[in-house]
Parts: sequence; structure tokens; C-alpha cells
Amino acid sequence: MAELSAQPIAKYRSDYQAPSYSIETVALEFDLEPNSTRVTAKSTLLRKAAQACDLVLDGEKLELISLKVNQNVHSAYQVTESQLVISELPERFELEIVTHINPAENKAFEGLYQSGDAFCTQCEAEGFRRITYYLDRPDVLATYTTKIIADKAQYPYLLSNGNKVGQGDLANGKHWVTWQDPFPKPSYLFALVAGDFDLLSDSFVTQSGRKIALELFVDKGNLDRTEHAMASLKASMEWDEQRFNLEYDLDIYMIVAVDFFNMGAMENKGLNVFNSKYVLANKQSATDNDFLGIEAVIGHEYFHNWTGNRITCRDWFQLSLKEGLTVFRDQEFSSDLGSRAVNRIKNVRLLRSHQFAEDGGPMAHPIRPDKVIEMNNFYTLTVYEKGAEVIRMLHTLLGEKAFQAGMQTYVDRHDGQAVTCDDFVNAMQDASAKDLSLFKRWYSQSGTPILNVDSSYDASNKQYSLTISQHTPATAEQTEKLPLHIPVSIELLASNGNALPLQIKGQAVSEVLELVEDQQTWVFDGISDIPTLVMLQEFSAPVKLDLSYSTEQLLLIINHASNTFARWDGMQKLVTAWMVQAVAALQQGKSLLLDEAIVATFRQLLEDPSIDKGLLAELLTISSENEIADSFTHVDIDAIASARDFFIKGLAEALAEQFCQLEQRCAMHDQRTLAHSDIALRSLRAACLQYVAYTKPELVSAAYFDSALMTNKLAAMSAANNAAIAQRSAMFKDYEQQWQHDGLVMDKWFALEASYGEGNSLERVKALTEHPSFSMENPNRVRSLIGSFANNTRHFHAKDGSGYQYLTDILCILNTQNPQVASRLITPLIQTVKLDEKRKSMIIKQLERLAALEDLSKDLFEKVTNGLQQLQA
Ligand code: B3K
Ligand code: ZN
Repeated sequence: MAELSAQPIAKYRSDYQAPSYSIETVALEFDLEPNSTRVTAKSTLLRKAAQACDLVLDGEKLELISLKVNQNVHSAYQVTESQLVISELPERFELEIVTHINPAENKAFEGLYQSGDAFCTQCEAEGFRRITYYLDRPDVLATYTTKIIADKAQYPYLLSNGNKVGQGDLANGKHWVTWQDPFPKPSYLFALVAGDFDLLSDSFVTQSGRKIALELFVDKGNLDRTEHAMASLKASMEWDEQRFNLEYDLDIYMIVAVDFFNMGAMENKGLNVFNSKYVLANKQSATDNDFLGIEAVIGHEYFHNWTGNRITCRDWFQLSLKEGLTVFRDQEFSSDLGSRAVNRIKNVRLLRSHQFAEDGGPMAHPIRPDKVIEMNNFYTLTVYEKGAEVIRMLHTLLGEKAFQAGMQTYVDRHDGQAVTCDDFVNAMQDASAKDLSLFKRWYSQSGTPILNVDSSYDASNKQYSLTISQHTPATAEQTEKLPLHIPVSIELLASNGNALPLQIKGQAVSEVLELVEDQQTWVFDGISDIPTLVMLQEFSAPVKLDLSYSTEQLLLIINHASNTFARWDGMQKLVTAWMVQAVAALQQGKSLLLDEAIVATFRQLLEDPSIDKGLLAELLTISSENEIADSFTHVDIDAIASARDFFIKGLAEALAEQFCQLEQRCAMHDQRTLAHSDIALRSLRAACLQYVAYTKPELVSAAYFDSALMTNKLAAMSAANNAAIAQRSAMFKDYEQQWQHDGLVMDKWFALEASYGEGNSLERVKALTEHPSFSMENPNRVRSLIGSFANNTRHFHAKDGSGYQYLTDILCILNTQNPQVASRLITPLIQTVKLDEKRKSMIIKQLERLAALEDLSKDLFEKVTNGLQQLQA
């Protein structure tokens, strides 16, 4: 590996130290100008350390103008690239710091920056230090007052956290507004927005009768796309009262949608800033999935007000304290409002296709990481999604009632504090009297456990003996693994499909078995028939199963399991088993055959009028290549893609009539509303179109041109893309013509273009970077085009290495401009340890190229270093 000049330094969870000073109040004043904004920060500080000591403040890309202590110019300080160290301080004092910053030049979208003509901020995790010198860590909680001064014509709205307490005009065409946030908060929750917007106003009356003003700010001309976001906000407020008994606290809740944003949204106190992707939607411009995504993200940020803002993290290693819990809450919100089964299936797909890969890759980490170089690299599927699974396991072990009692204890104990994951589990333990000491290992151990199952049936004694053992394979950063506390929810099916009652020694027992040792055995009695074991109902734990089923057993599960998720999972097992043997056949040069049992299963489902439409759509949606890859120790990109294509095409031909009929029926019954029953019909129609494209492509084209709904148009385009039908180009041209003025809507088009497998995908993507709707500066555009190309497995992993080289070229550009986005895009290049040696050596070359960059960002440094280490081991 190339020599690096200044190696970034890692931080360790075990090194935590309480801050030497606390900050009680902060008064900020911003004089906003694009190229030189003046920031005055007056804080009151109190030394916490026993002995006199320096005050070490964080600061990046700041120009220090002046520094005063108790109103006197103070000269005992030193400035470095990332710190301001102040000496000779009294125990309690007022500190005044004036800095200049340049929002217009800030393309990293952290700190204060410009999105279009507006100013906005992003401070989590460590962006506040780009605004002023501060103790930029989550365990320093202060109350903020923020005065914003700006040109009145250009920036009629000046917003910050809390309640508006004053405003006025100034002589020079400027005006000012002052905000006060009564709730002490860490700096990462600070926000400021200034600009000219369209405003949607509404209100919500809380359970205690307080009227909250709700304000949604969007770019001018976008009001017709705001209704759903506002409805979602109100639904979130109501749901959190009903299910969690948590009420909103300020008098106003504001959301601002911006076009330039590195992630989905941000939960700043009382003033959420959102990527416009998670606000703007109407039926012409957005799909049902967009609508559902908006509902989930609006909910997620709102739920943070309690799980994140009122109770926050002591240090960033505890991130899952707020994120895992809040994802669990938003998942429950979506499931209570929509289809629980479909939501569960989608969440499990995400875990299996991407989080499991993270566990197996070079950036593996526990949900509470131990070592971090760049905090932004740890907003991961592991911290968020696996973190939510850990909360869900607690919920499964405790049940809703005890879980809610635990939440109440957590809130009562820790409101207004910055706490740890242990504090959360302790609250759950104390409220439920359940011993969770072993359960805490989920927070410290990385990797996906594998459960091995052994069973036997004793017909004469009517006993069924079940032995489950667990082991977690070593991960890149942690070799020693211990047994975990795993809830395993099971069902036993008799051969007629009936559920057999579970009893041990004559006593009825819970369907949730608690595995706490390396291996445990349960002997169920009164089992009158040789049972089929349904494992992991509702995916009760984020684990893999080492358990093989006969086709007959899987069919019994698919048709009779009581748990809907388990039925879907049975189908996954059936299809995956076929894929595994198909890949082996291809590798041996044999031809493929789709067995009749599989075709018959699909036929029966397609012809079953009673089946839930949303579930059927999921059953018909074949796992992605990433999901399938998870079943292999060596990944053969080409064979997996060919097997998957063969399967879909084979099914399309064998059941052509059924798919066409069902597609037409869905179209006919759809009332075109956003009711969940209509959403289910459209998703089933979309699933059918994927197959119909191979046999009746004209129906796909009709679905596009005959519908005004974006959901149907996109379903048709996606089907046309995958089956590469002749009608594709007319549809794509039409879309481009209609939407080229609107980058957000064009993102869908860019994503499909980049995933298209026909012709030279790489050249097409390169050419599209010159498209008038594309911009390398906009994170959404980059993710849609470049990110989708990196998931177009056949072309990204082209044998000549051209895909790797291109992604690396792009990463070299983004490295300096927007390291956070670069660091997300690199994932498909580093999660590659299971690939063949030839590809791995080409990837190593590209990673070495990045490592040699003189100004390699901390973000990429951490991933490139770990990536190389795993690939070269
Ligand atoms: N808390 C933010 C994410 C911040 C990411 C910083 N790189 C959004 C969320 O999870 O709700
Ligand atoms: Zn969050």
C-alpha cells in the first residue's frame, strides 16, 4: 500500500471521558452572506474538571476573527486545523467567538451551506464545528438562542430551532429573526434555514389539548406535492401518542425540503431538514413506494423527538441507541398503518441483501462500534437496521406490554440526558424483571449468527426433539465470538397443515424458544404426527439458518404456516435451493431446467383468488442477485445472473396466460387511490409485468402509455428494462421529454438507465453524466446514476475491470468535493471478498490508486484501508 502522509487517527469507545467543561447557554448570531457569513457565538461555560485546564474546542474550515472571555479580548489561545485551544480560564465565564465561514464554497453539505438559493445546515454527526468553535460532542447539552440576519427580499424566511421570540427590519434591506429553544440540546441538533419558499401550514391538537403549528417549506411551485408529507406528519404525531404515549413538546414543528442533501433527512429540534425526495410527491411524479418512503421518513424524524432529541447519545459509539430504536418505531408505524407482512418482508430483504453483506465485509462492526475513524461511516445498515432488529428481539422477548413499560422507565429516568445503550437495556430489564445480561452481547458482537437445527420424531412416545445450536463466524475486526440470547419463534405443522400445540412435559409453552447457549434441546410431547418445523416466524432474530427442507416440507410451509412472513420465507427457500443447484449446473457446463414442482407452486398461487395481493406481489418478486449471493461462499457473478434470468424467463413462459390475466385484473380493479388495497393491486400488477414483458411486451407498453400514475409508468419501465423489449426506448424517450426539467423525477430514469443490462452500460452511464438533468454536485443524481451502475452487477463487475476503474475515477473526484457521498458509493467495490481472484486483484489495484491520493479523505481512508486489508488477507 502507498505511503500516506498524515494517517487519520482512530477513536475508541473505551476511551470515553466526560467533558472538562459544560456549556449552559449559547447565543448565536448569523449575518448571512453566501461567501462570508459572520457567526458570533456567546456561550456560558462552567469547568467540570477538578483542576484548571485548557478548553479544547472543535473547529474546521473556520476563520477566527475575535475571541473574548468575560467581554475582554483574550489572547491565551492556539488555533490548529481542527481545534481552538484556550488557556488561562476562570471556572465560570462567558466566551464570545466571532468566525467567518463560506457557505457558497461548502460542497460537502456539512455545516452551513447553500442548497439552490437557500441556506441550510447539517450538523450531525460533527458538522457544527464547521459553523463555530464548540464542544461538538453529543454529551454537551445547552439551550440555544439564534438570531439570523439576512437580506429580506432574498431570504424572507429565517428559521431555527424552538419558538420565534422576536423579529424586525433593518435599514439596509435586511431583516432579523430570533429563535429560542427551551430544551437543552447537543450541537448536532442545531439547524438554521434561510430562503424563499412556498409554505403549507396546518396544525395538530395533542392528546393534552395543545395546538401545535405545523409548517412545511418547499421550493416555489411545489405546493401541489406536499399534501402527503403533511398527512404523514399528523399521522406520526397521533401514532406516537397512541402506541407510545409520547406527545410533542414545542409549539411549532417545521420541515424544510431541500434539493442538496447527503442523506434522507435530519431530526433537528423543531426544524427538520429533509431531502426533497422524502417530501415531494403526487401521483403523477411519485410512485407508491415513494409515498410509503415519505411516510416512513417523516415518521422516523418525528419519532426522534423523543428517542434521540429529548434523550440523546452520550457519545457517537452509542448511535444505535437512537437510530436502532427509532427505526424500530418507524417500522412499527408503517406496519400499524399498512401491511405488517409486506413491511416485514421488505425489511428482511434489506437485511439479507445488504446488512449481512456488511457483516461479511471489511467494515463489519457491532451495532455499537468500538473503533471509528470517520463517524459518518457508521450510519450503517448494521447500526440502523440490525439495531432495529435488536430492539425487535427485545420486543419479542418482553411482549408489547412489558416493552412499553420499559420505554416508560427509560423516558422517566433519562429525559434531558445523554445516555448509553446499556442505560436503555437496563431500563427494559428493570421494568420487565427479565434478565437481559446475556442479551447485551448483541451490542458488542458483530457478525451474523448461524443456527443449525437437528430434530427427531419418536412416534411411539409422540415426542419431537429439537436441538438448535448457534455459532457466529469470525468477522473482519473480531475473531472471538460468544453465544447470544436469541429468540427463536417456531411452529410445528402436522402433515395436513394444522398447527400442533406446543407443550413440554404436559405444559403449554411459548412459541418463542430462548436460545442462550451454544446448543440446547427442547423435547415437545403430545405430538401426534411427524411435524414440519417452521423456523423464525416473523424473522424473530437476524440470523441465518443451516437447515435443509424437502420440497414437500417447503410446500407445506408455503401453503399452511400461520405466519405470513414464514410462508414467504418458505418460498424464498424453495427458489434459493433451485438457484444454488442451477449455479452449480452452469459451472459444470450443464443446461438448466425449471422443475415442475416450482412451476406448479407459482401456478397455484396465481390462481388463488383469496391470497393477499400485497403478499402475492412479494412472493412473485424473485430475490435480487445480492440476496442470492448471500447463499454462496464463492460468488460467481455471471452464473448467478444467468440462473436468475433463466428462472424468471422460464416462469414467464410457463405461466404466460396466468400472468397476463392477473395483470389485467389488477389494472381493472385499481381505484387509483393511495389506499393500501390499491397499493397492493399496483404492486401485484408491477410484479406480473416483470413476467408479462417476456411474452406480451405490448401490454407493458400499454401499461406505461395508458396510465397517468407514476407507479404504473415506472413498473412498466422497470419490466421493459429487465426484459430488454423493443418498446423500451419509446417509453424512456417519453419520460425524458416529460420530466427533464425536474431532477428529482429524473432520478428514477437515471437509475433505470444505469441498471439496464443491454449494450454497453458503462458507455451509456458515462454519456449520461453530460445529460442536462445530471449534476455531479447533486447527491441524489450521483446516487441514482453512479450508485445504480455499481449495482448493475454484470457490467460493474465486467471481466476487464472497466467498471471498477470507472467507479474509482468518480470516487477520486468526489473524494475532495463530497467525501460522505464518495464513502457510500464505494461499498460495492469493497464488499468483494467472495469474488474470484482475478476480479479481486483488479479491485485491489483500484483501491491502491485511491490509497495513493495525496488528499484522501478520512471517510475513504477508513474504507479503503479496511477493504485492502480484507482482500489481501
Ligand atoms: N440522524 C440523521 C442522519 C445523520 C447522518 C449524518 N451523516 C437522520 C436519521 O437517521 O434520522
Ligand atoms: Zn434516525
